[in-house]
Amino acid sequence: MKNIFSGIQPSGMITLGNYLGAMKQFLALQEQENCFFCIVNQHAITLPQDPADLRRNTRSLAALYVAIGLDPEKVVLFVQSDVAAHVKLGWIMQTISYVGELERMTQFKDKARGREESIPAGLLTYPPLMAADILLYQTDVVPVGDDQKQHIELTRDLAQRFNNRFGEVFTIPDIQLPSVGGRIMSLQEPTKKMSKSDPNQQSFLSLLDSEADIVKKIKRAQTDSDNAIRFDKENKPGISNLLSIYSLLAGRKLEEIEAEYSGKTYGALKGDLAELVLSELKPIQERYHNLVESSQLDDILDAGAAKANEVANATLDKVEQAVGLSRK
Ligand code: AQP
Repeated sequence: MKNIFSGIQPSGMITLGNYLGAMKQFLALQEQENCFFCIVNQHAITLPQDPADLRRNTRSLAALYVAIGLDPEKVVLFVQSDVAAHVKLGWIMQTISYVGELERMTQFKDKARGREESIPAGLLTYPPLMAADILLYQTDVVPVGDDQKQHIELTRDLAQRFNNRFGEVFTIPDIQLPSVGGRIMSLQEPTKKMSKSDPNQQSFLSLLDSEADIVKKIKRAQTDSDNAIRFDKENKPGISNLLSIYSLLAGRKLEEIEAEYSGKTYGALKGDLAELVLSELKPIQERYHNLVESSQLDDILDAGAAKANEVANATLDKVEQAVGLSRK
């Protein structure tokens, strides 16, 4: 059995990009592997969060993990701040990270842009904390979307660097990207990735959007003016994005969908895509609403935190021994 770890930030409403790029992979893995899925709220505060929103989004993400079909009996679901080992190891991983390599991370560059004098230091040290998240569980595989590739490569480098310096403590994790859907694009600027923290609400589909919003957002999605339904990421990024989402939700090949819609209008494709999105999200939303305010959700997170603490503390002990931080 392999150890699997992945986390999602409660930094907004979970998008269809998060779902297709990351969460759907979790579902397949829970059947065979030893899975840890985390709500990384300490990562979320690397950019300012309203405290009430952060609390609500944390609970909401926990409920969504279960609503999409993750079984708390099979996987460990927990909140990052409930397991103190994450920040403890995060600090140690910072001490072996180089400022230059952290400054090269594209996520840092993207999120720091425009902040100049007030770039939070936590944005820069996000990757060593992420490395800690992963390494605490002796993770073999990290299922994530395409945008996290660079962070996982850095995690591997840091784990290797630590092992070389202090002895073999960490498993070196592999990345697992979805074969299709690793990067779902913004509905409004289809050359940019769909993001939950995008201030333009029209740019993303949230898993909790109403039927009317889903229909409206898809209808208004940016396309082009040549009216040909064809997958061509370079020249037709908007239509290609809609086709990718269609293909993932319908479980059908792109070519099949292109053939079916040849000669049809963009409006027809958008209408059918909205139906597909709704039929995927309706049962998830129903389960979500039954769970989000329940005490059952707290029980799930309490049990998850207990299991996660056990595993994480065992690794942290080894690390502290190796580094010389333990007194005995
Ligand atoms: N557009 C996307 N397509 C495919 N996968 C995606 N992921 C995110 N956006 C897409 C994957 O979702 C997981 C959760 O990521 P995260 O919350 O840790 O942060 P992120 O990657 O920065 O995601 P967002 O939605 O863009 O959040 P914000 O706006 O807060 O930065 C990861 O596995 C990611 O690859």
